[in-house]
Amino acid sequence: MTVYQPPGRPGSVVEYRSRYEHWIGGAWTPPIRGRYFENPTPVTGEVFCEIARGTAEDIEAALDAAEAAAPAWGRTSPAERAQTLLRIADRIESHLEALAVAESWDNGKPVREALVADLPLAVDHLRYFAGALRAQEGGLSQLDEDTVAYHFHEPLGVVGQIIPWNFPLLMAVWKLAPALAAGNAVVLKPAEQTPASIMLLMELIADLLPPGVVNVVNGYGLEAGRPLASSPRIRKIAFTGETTTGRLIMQYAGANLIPVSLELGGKSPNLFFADVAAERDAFYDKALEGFTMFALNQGEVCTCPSRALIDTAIYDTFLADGLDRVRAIRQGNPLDTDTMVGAQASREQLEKILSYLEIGQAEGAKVLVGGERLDLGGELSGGYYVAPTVFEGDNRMRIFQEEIFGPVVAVTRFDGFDDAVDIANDTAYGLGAGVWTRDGATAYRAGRAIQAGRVWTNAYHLYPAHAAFGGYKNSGIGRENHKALLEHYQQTKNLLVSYSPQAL
Ligand code: TXE
Repeated sequence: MTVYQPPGRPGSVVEYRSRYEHWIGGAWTPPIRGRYFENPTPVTGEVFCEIARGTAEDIEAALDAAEAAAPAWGRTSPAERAQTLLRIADRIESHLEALAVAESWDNGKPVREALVADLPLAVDHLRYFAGALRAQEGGLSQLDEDTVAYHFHEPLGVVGQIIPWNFPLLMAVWKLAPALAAGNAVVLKPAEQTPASIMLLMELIADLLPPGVVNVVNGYGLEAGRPLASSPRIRKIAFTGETTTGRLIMQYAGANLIPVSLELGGKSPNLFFADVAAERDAFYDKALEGFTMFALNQGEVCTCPSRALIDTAIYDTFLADGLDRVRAIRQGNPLDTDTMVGAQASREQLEKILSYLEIGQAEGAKVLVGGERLDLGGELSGGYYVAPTVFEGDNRMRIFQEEIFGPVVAVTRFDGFDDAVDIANDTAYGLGAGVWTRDGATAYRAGRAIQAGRVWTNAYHLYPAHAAFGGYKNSGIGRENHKALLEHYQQTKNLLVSYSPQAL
């Protein structure tokens, strides 16, 4: 067990500056209107730095820098860009501990998650896209004996990216890696709740990228995000966040006829079929672990398995064993490597979750475990902690239909395969799902029948770079991860060439 010191305290592995400006053209750049906002840590609630409060003017400055950098960056060879991505990956890897503590302090997540998941996944993502770029090929079609169509991949130019606060560094890298690999320059807006760790990352990799290839403008959604997404100077906007915000982003982009990729909310079902409990073995144990996954990252995951659907035949026993697992979750100081669940990312998110705890009870759901805010005492008293909570109810309730984005699962039962799939699909969302069964045919049929972009089978919350990730229905448009994403950041140039000496 290690308990890291908070950033800036004696013995800490990381130090934050007390104020961050924007990162534009490879340099710290003060906000044109001179305003800053305070950034608190969810761990204790204390403000630890000030952040530039960007506006349309700052977005324009960042777009100037990106436009200046884009042509030369777009002309670099795939080998050179891949090499740059690999260097960034190495740099992150060699500062893993510092970045993990920084992330935990800014976001409230347990440092052990940042150490074993967020940052290694970010590193792997960069390496994956470096490899995908090297392996990418164009196309050639022979139209007749003398006529050939060549297809080249060209970068789009300057792209905008707006990211959320649940995985600040990983979301930044998920978006940056394919965009940079494809040869684009980027203007990125972090979430106002978690802007700080990304600024550390920019500082850390400053010497590895030509100035202006990545620019970060901080600020609020309407003040900085909207002018970015509305700008006619970007060739694509990629967004992760709430579904209602996603609709706005699409409207902004529609005015300029640019493509969007949207990774939005979810209300993911996690299905436990009766054969899961056929034996009390390692598989059963794994399924119980799958049940507790709703609390991972404090439930602040777009694919949070926030609805557990359990076969009536095993409902009582499986749920009882599941509740024991939930009671055993260690919640505490996010900087303690033993901690499994930390603090919610912001005060607003804390309040939103607490309001759903009330809504659930008001609509007749039963709290089986948790159901309250936690005071962890001492310095942590001001932090944003919510106990992992299990509600029992039915799928018509708001807690089964609306994204809470907290460590809260709503549990119900099903009778047979069709009922399970019907309940699973009775949602406006379609991002993730889990299917737990020992029977291959049931797994396959359920996986195909559930309307979600990602269905885990006998697993949950795995995010390898080589698997396409994205939503059906109100959960979004487009996919992230997977080499196919490179093409989402490219446009196709077709050269249609006649080698014939004959007249047309
Ligand atoms: O999201 P927003 P919020 C869900 C989750 C959460 C809820 C609210 O349920 O409780 O959304 O979170 C920027 N133009 N998810 O309010 O507003 C904003 O500054 C341009 C699910 O934080 O969508 C931030 O950078 N940009 C989710 C980003 O959008 C705008 C992850 C996300 O903020 C903007 C996060 C605007 N008009 C929240 N308004 C997931 N699926 O992963 C806001 N932004």
